Amino acid sequence: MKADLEALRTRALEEITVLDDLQALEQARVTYLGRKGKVTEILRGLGQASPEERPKLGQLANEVKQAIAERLDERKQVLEAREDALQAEAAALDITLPGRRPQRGHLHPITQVTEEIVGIFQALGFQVATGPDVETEYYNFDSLNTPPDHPARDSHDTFFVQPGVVLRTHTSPVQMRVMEKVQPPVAVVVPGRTYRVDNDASHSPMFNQLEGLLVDEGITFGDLKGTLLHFVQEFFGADTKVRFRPHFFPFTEPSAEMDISCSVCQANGCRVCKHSGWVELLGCGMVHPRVFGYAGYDTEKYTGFAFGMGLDRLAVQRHAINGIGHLFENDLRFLEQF
Ligand code: 2U9
Repeated sequence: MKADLEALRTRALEEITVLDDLQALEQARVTYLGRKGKVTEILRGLGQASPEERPKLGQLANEVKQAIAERLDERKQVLEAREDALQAEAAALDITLPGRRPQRGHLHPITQVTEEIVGIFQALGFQVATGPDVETEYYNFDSLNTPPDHPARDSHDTFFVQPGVVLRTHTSPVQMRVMEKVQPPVAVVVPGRTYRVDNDASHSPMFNQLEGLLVDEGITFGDLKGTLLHFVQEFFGADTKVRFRPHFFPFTEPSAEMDISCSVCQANGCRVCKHSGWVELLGCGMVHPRVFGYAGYDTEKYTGFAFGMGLDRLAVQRHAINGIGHLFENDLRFLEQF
């Protein structure tokens, strides 16, 4: 029996030393030290040994058990360390891999155009003003000398939110609100969203405008022409020419539309300018005295000019985009081109 125990110890220690995974190690623990294990199996024969031998055999059995348990623990530590190392290696970063290039966004083409134009006017001393998209009929129409029966006030042209309240059809109400608050001199530009019941390839129900207003003593149509000429030469190039055609707006008198020489064909004639060499860019005029009346300005003392332009059409022209709708679809394949 002593020989059996010693043989078992030798075999177990050898076997455990070469075990290669933690599961097999646990299996070995059960096989040798478990309740139905090999050491227990040998000890079952203890009853046949002589009374003097029994304690010695018992002690030997304990030593064998302890030796096996120690070897199992040693081996477990080795295998666990190896497993940890493998896991650490698998999780490690390969710092030699080339980096992924992050996709860079950019401002929307409308925002780019807006910022550029605003910048040109800021350099001249104009300030930026903004106001609400939802306006009262008073600020959007009445205070701008647009009579109650004016066709623009029809529900076929203007979005009514509720009686007396509309989605602004131009940013002009913002200038009206500015004038109510401050006395001249006033020089503001107002970029913003505007709305009209209109929806086809060249019209969107929501569009972007930029308007300007300058009021002071002695402001003339000459100031208007000089300012707008400076603007288009900064924006479209130094050799850009302008021409003014008489027009009508309720809020300006006299009023005009301003054309610029076609920047696409250098005024030689192309599809964009319909072979005329000129493209319409904006509306403008001298602020109507009645509008000053609503603002509480002294019409004997002050005069002023105002202008307004559609930024979407401008962006479309600048980038030769086919259709205004693309600007609002937010299709990245389109937007990424700018
Ligand atoms: C106040 C007084 C006068 C703003 C003006 C225009 C002419 C104009 C259109 C251009 C194309 C709007 O986007 S568009 O449809 N605008 O032609 N706007 S003068 O006149 C004002 C504004 C505010 C207090």
